[in-house]
Formats: sequence, structure tokens, C-alpha cells
Amino acid sequence: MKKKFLGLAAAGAMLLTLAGCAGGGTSAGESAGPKPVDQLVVGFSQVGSESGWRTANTTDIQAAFKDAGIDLKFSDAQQKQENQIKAIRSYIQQKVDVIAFSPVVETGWDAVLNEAKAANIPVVLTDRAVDSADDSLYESFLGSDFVEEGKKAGEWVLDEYKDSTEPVKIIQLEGTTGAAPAIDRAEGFAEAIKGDDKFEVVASQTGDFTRAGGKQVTEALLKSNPDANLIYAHNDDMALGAIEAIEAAGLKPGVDIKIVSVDAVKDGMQALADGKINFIVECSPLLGKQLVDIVKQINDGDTPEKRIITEETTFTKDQAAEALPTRQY
Ligand code: GYE
Repeated sequence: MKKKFLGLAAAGAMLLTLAGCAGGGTSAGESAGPKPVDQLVVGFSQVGSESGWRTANTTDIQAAFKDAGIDLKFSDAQQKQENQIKAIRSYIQQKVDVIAFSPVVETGWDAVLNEAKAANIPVVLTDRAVDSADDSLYESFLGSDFVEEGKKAGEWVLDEYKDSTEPVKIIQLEGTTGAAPAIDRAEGFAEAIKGDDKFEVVASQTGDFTRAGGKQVTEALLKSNPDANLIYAHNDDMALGAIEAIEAAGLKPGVDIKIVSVDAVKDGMQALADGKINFIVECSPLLGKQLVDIVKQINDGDTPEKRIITEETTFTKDQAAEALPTRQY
């Protein structure tokens, strides 16, 4: 991590610099020292409302800021980067204390993040990463390890077909093109299955993380690949759309075509318990409390961890049935 001069006169800033892991030339507002928490204003730019995961994430973040008594300005970018950039610029203009956002795609953020830095407004990434060479452009990145999630999905596939000598033809339903979870989940999965050539990804297309997208892409890909054995969906919503397409084709999801997906939202877990999905890798959307903590640390002049990785598990059919009654999202 790079050492950077912090434009903050407070003793906290000295500590950050001495600790050698300061995020970059940002401070909690323009005045020295912490603000009372109930005077903090945070601007949050959300990706959209494309999935059950996203809805749960929005609800959790809004509730956590409400509980903390921090004013949260919230905007929904409808999966468009230009809308997120506009929202961030408007938060800069409003001189919020902290900007948090979940970048819809990985690239193309340097200009607007440099504007935030020039305005001395700290930025926190939640859920998704940016692909930038300059990690002083944000204070902290809170979210899952998507490569690891893809690996877990791939490892389940390896195990599921360990006794099979036949080829295993896989259709991949990708998340939003250019989004960190789409790139990384594809990478982790490919890594896990690459050692055995009986596994073949015969088709891979984006369903944009939506149920409608998953359905449409599966309909088309089943026609061109009628002998597919398995669908790997980058999220539950696309898997749920795939289930509809498989059933419409007169086939049994989970049996004729197996499905593995990522998220473990309630609807996905129900389909898993019902035997229509075969395995789910968890990705937790409950990031609100941790985001509030990061905002408070920044306000106090402390340095939050640069990377905070969400802890998550995996679910089989029986584990899903057991977890469902108390599932929060
Ligand atoms: O898996 C998907 C959502 O970025 C982790 O975005 C998030 C992903 C999640 O649309 O359902």
C-alpha cells in the first residue's frame, strides 16, 4: 500500500501516515476533527435493482444508516455507469462527508474518483471493485471475494461429476458485462475446472444478473446446445430465469440439467430446497453495518482496512431447507 500525505491536521492523520497504510489525500470533511455522527452526510450510488441480492443490499444499507442516525443520500443508477458518475459528481457538489458506491463495471472511474479526491471527499467501495492502478482513489473496499465464489462453484462441479467419464457440457450465464462479479466468477470457475478436459463450457453469455435475462439467454442457448448437462449462473436470479426456460422446454431443472449459482437469496434457496437448483455459493448482501463502521472510522480520522472480505458459505439442498426459515434475505 502506498504512503500518502494526508491533508488533515489532526493527530489521527499522523497516526495513519505512521502506520504506513493511509488510503490517500482525503479527510473527513474540511474541518479538522470528527463531526458529531448525526451531522454526517453520506452519498451512496447503488448499481440498480437488478436482482434479489441488490434489493436486500439496498434495504440493509438504508436500515444501517437509519439506525446509526447518519443521513444517507441514495441514488439508483439503473445499471448505467453514466448515472453513477452523475450521482457521484452531485455528491461532490453537495460536499457530502463520504461517498460510497458499488461500481456497476470495473473500469472508467479514475476521472470522477480524482474529482472526489481533489474535493477531499473520501470514497468507499462496497460490493464491487474498480480496476484502477491508483488505490489511493478509495479508502476501503468492502465486499466478497468473487474469484473464490467462482472456485467454490467449480469445485462443486468437479465433485458432482467425479465418477463420470462422459463429457460435461456447461452453459455459463454471465453477470453484467464488465462487472467485477461477472469477470471474477467466470475466472474462479474456469480455474477450478481447467484440470479436467471432460468439462467444456459450450456457451457463455450475459443475462445481466436479471431473471428475465437468465430466461431469455437460456431459451436461446438450449436450442443451440440441446445436449447441455449443466448451467453455471453467476447469480440466483439468472438461475431462476433458467429454471423457467428449462421447464418451458419440457425438461426438469436440477435433474435433466443441473444448476449451480451464486448468492443464496431466499428465492434461490427455495429452488435449491425444491431440487431445481443443485448447489448455491453464498454471497452476502448484508454490508450496511460494516459500511457504517467504515464511515465512522474515517470521520474519527482512523484508517479503515483497505480490503474487507465478506465471510460466506455454500449450500446443498438439505442445508438450504434447514437455513430457509431463518434466512434474512
Ligand atoms: O451477485 C448479483 C447482483 O455485485 C455481488 O450483483 C453483486 C451481484 C450479485 O446483481 O445478484
